[in-house]
Amino acid sequence: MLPKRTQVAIIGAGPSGLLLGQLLHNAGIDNVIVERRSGDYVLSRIRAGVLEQTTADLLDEAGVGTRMRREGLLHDGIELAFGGARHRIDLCGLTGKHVVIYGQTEVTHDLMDARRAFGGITAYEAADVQPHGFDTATPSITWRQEGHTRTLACEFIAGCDGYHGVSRASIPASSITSYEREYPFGWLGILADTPPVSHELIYSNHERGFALCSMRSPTRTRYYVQCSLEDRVEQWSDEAFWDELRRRLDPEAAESIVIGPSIEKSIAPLRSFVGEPMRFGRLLLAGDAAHIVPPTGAKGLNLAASDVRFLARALIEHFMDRSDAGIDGYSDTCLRRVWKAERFSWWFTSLTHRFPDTGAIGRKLQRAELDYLVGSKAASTAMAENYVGLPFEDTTYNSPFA
Ligand code: RFL
Ligand code: PHB
Repeated sequence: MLPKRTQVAIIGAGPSGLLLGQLLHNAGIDNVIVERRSGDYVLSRIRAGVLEQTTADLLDEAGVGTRMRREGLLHDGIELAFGGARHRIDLCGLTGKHVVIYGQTEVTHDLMDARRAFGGITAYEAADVQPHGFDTATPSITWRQEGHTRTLACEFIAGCDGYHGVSRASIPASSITSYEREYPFGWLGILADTPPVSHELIYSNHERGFALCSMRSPTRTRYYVQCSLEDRVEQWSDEAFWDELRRRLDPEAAESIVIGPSIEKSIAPLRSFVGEPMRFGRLLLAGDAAHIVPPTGAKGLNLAASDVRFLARALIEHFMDRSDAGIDGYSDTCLRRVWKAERFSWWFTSLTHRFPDTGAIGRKLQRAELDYLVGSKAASTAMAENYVGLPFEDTTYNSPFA
């Protein structure tokens, strides 16, 4: 039964909304999630695959990490391919940290199971969701479901409804500043039940464009090639995809890659976006609702988790300690970390993709930077620190200038 009021109304049942709901529930704070799509649809979206150590720790803290710890793959390094050879970045040797390979679909699955187990309410297939009165002390949300209009009064609204959601769109344009770059290409990705070509991820910079070899498990692979924004998925047969991928890898990987039928194929545009601030009275944005990164650094899901970590703590402080310090500082705290991930994702995208407008000099400069990156411990360490995820207390990390 849908209650008439709750403490926190959460819009969106992606990883941000579900994780927030779980952390709040664990702290004894009521919440209801309202989601536009069906649960099956949410689970059918194939997206991220790399969890930073801090994201994995947060899933443990939320009590949903058991399967991730059992089935997730620990990766200690990544490989950069260019000039016909592969060069390893020793993430663990350089930072003492690793990443966990565990798909967003599985994270979402685990969060949905946990929510079901505690009897948490999620209203799926909610049409025309609208936040109201978030600049007052009595906010609410409304939506349509099964021919009825539903109203839910709340104390806070968490906008976890992604880039195209209603939360950010409800804020008057004069109150939000947007920073945006669209990249002149997309990623064509496929999922296949084949063993990975290498036991670590390969990011490849090639004349023909970027390619990425990733995985979901020892028997399931996720591969991407940079494509034109005009390309349509239907134009890409599996055979054409595998041929193109092989051309963009080093000879050893191209030779040994195992191919098979795709079980999913999609094209995603690449974008950098930040909307500032992330709080508007009693409406707080988290995850893709507030910012987007191009996927090259695998930061999207991890940034969503870090927003949720700050937001859950701020709301717990409000309800339990009667302090609004966390709510007041929420936007600035998140944005400091968000901009660092935006910078890294933009940099890694710029280094590895073929840009239509930078010409021969652009390619020479990329090659020089890649050579420097793999040849310099300082440069490799900077890359590794960002890839595994910057520490949360990021103003104090062993800076020689501190
Ligand atoms: P999500 O996952 O977009 O979830 C938002 C949820 O809100 C719902 N929604 C609404 N509900 C009610 N009313 C409305 N008006 C609503 N509008 C939307 C949506 O149906 C959805 O269920 O955002 P969240 O939770 O913040 O999570 C963020 C991550 O999903 C995202 O950062 C990553 O998946 C980004 N991303 C990737 N990140 C990586 O780290 N590696 C990747 O390989 C990677 N691939 C991707 C991606 C994002 C993609 N999108 C969004 C186009 C591939 C794609 C295609
Ligand atoms: C993925 O497995 O989907 C993936 C991995 C690493 C990235 C982006 C996507 O940088």
